[in-house]
Amino acid sequence: MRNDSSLDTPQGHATEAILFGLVPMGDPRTAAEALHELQLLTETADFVVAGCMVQHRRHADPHSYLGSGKLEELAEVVKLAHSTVVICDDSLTPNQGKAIEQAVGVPVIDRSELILQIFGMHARTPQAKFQVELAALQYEMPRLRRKWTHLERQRGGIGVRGGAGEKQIDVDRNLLKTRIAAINRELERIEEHKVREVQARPDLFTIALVGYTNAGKSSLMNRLTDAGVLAENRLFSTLDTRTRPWRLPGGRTVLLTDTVGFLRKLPHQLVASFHATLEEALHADLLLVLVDGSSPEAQEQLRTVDEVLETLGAQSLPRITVLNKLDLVADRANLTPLYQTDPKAVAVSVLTGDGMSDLFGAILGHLAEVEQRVELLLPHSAGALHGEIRAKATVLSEFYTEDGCLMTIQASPALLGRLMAGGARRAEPKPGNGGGA
Ligand SMILES: Nc1nc2c(ncn2[C@@H]2O[C@H](COP(=O)(O)OP(=O)(O)OP(=O)(O)O)[C@@H](O)[C@H]2O)c(=O)[nH]1
Ligand SMILES: [Mg+2]
Repeated sequence: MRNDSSLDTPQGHATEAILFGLVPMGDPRTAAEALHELQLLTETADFVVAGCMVQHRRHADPHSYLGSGKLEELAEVVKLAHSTVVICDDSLTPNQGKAIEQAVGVPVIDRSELILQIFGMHARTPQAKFQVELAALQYEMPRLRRKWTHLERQRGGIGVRGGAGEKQIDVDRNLLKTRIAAINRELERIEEHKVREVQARPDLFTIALVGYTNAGKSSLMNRLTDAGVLAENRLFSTLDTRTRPWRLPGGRTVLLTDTVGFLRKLPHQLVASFHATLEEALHADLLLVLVDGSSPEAQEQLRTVDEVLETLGAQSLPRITVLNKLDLVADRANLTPLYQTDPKAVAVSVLTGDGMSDLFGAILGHLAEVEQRVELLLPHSAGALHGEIRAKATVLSEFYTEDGCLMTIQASPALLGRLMAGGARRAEPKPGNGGGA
């Protein structure tokens, strides 16, 4: 990754960046509209956006990403705006990066580097920090040659073959490999510990919040629990999976897990290293897939989420689609395409609380569908289980008889198994009741 200090401007002024990217032929959006997400990423990385530029073409130029005419235009804009960096909406090959830097005369940052930089800024836990470092090293590996070719040329050498650079590339590559192996060992250790932690968790129903970055996952987590998770209008505020108990209306407790947000064109080095972070979400019993319903890109964002879930093998987990930020939706008719994608989607505003009862209803409805409803007799000798039942299952009715507490509950098969093992019994059907189906 690029050294931060090379992008600093004198007197601590924010670095002004020109953004550029490609859009399909005939795309009617302005450059600023088409590069909106890149703008958010840029601002999240603490740069100031000085301008946006797009070229209409189907494929990137293999040598310089933009065509040569457009590259000259970019150089002009950079000069006029006194920008000190240009930022590309896509990942660039080492050669494309070099060609652009030569043409515009300032450093270029590509989408992968920008995202890696943000992840680096936001990583808090040892696991997140190791994962970011691993992704950054993997990103750097194929770029070593470019770095050293460049140096050799500057020194008037004859290219890298056989030169000092060639040896230095080998030294660097070996150093990177050693560090990558060490990080992988650390990550394995952390992951083993996490698996033990998850296994040791009480068998509570677990709901994972997943979705596009900035959709409002952490805000929902904060609203429902006292997690105090950082939620802000920046991309990738959350990098760590966090799990907290949530008392559902009615008193029963489930676990709620907040996760890292998804993004279009995420650097593949990061997808791989964050697999572990997301994996915890894959053990959930239910996914709440959040999307910013007010975003013009909501449908595309949902598609991205689907793709990521599929690569994680989580496409068949039960899910409820949550269309958030309803307060920003001027006309509910705008949500129609999203309802066409998922007719059972629930619209909410985490900010105002609008629609929350619909969301609770959808979750309770799902629980009623997947859990079993049974009548149990809890003999006095197994009275200790009473508290656990109230916490982990939905109690539909209960009354005390001389034999013990007669309860109608709704619970997961796993919990029911444990209750029976602990002394609870199926209640005898009452005479004349027909026994129920
Ligand atoms: N207007 C409005 N803003 C919201 C709503 N819910 C969340 N936000 C705002 O959206 C921004 C992002 O919220 P977060 O909760 O951090 O989003 P996230 O999905 O956790 O994002 P990452 O952790 O970056 O993936 C914050 O500025 C929130 O205040 C809502 O219902 N309405
Ligand atoms: Mg978050």
